[in-house]
Amino acid sequence: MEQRRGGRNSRRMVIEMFVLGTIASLAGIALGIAIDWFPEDASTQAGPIDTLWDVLVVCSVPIFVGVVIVVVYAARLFKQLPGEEELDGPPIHGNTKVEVVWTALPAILLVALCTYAFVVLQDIEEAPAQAAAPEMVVDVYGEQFAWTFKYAGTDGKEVNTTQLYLPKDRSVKFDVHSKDVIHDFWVPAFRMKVDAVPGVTTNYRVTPTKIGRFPVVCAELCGLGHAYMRQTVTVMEPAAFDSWLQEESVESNAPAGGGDEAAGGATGQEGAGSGSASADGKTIFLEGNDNGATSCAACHALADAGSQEGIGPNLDRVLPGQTAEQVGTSIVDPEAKISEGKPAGVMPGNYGEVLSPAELEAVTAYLVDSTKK
Ligand code: HEC
Ligand SMILES: [Cu+2]
Repeated sequence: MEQRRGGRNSRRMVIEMFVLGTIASLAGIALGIAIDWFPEDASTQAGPIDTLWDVLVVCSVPIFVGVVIVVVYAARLFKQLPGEEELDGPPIHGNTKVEVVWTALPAILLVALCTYAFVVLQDIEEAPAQAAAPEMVVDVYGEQFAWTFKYAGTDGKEVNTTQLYLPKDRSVKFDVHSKDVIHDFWVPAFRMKVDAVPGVTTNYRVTPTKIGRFPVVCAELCGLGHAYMRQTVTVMEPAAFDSWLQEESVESNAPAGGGDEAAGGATGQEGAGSGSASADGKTIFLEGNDNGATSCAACHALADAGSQEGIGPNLDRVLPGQTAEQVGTSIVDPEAKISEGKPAGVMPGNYGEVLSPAELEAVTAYLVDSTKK
């Protein structure tokens, strides 16, 4: 029995642990690097972050393997044998050398990794020194359960939209706000994210590097509809972006009731008879109001407003045939009748309070008018 516990065998065992540990670590590292952990990378910030991740994996795997191997071997070697139930183990006096090593090594490793991570963060948060185009600022607003975006349009005009468009290869700084609870603005393909905190403006910057559409999500549990707080960002050629911004600047500042050419949408005949009430309804649909009403376009597709398919029903499909009264009820009390196949508890229930009766009537009339067959 004594022989099992050390002596001649212990040296061999330590070598065995080393060999096993090395093989397992190498395998673990290979696996950790081979696995595609992240979605496509689409910003200049993504590269350094992915490298940081790989370095962390390479450093952590051997530590994990080492701990597991020591635990497994110790359990096998020092397990209690039949007849030993009453015995105390041999007394242990510390080992200063070992203790110094196991305190110093992790401390050095931690400080080194923290320094590296800090430098990477510092680096990617810095404004690009000499950029091809001046940095752009986009205000991001989180609210239950949608994101809206505000741009400085052309000619000092303001553009509010539920669609995030960005030009490729130009640095953009997001100023992130919340209108209600804490959200978290995250574009996984850009790798950056930051909390949207009521009363505080947080920010980060990215430089998109790939043309395409990427998901925008909320990364902070913010209520029942949190999982549906998903939109997309479209990265486009700078020229395409500029003309989009130009169009939006014209459109969002057009006089009530007209000037829809820029939207390129299926507007037209309907608007003529319904006058300014319908125009107000459209603005509310697109932008909500300053009283805390969330933009309907963030969740509902409607051809007339040019909004895209979201978490809510496509209104061109479900509204035809409904009376103004039915539509009005759906807006004020979304839970009264849940649209088929759509989640309950996601559409804000406060439109009865945050929209004035006139606004409510306007948006209802606008919906009925613009979806009339
Ligand atoms: C955060 C997402 C969201 C926002 C913002 C939102 N809705 Fe909805 N809406 C939904 C969802 C989800 C449903 C389906 C579930 C339900 O009926 O409650 C829905 C249902 C509806 C319906 C009923 C459709 C049917 O099947 O008859 C109408 C009408 C409607 N919304 C209009 C609006 C209007 C008008 C606004 C803006 C004033 C608005 N919604 C804002 C998500 C949203
Ligand atoms: Cu949220």
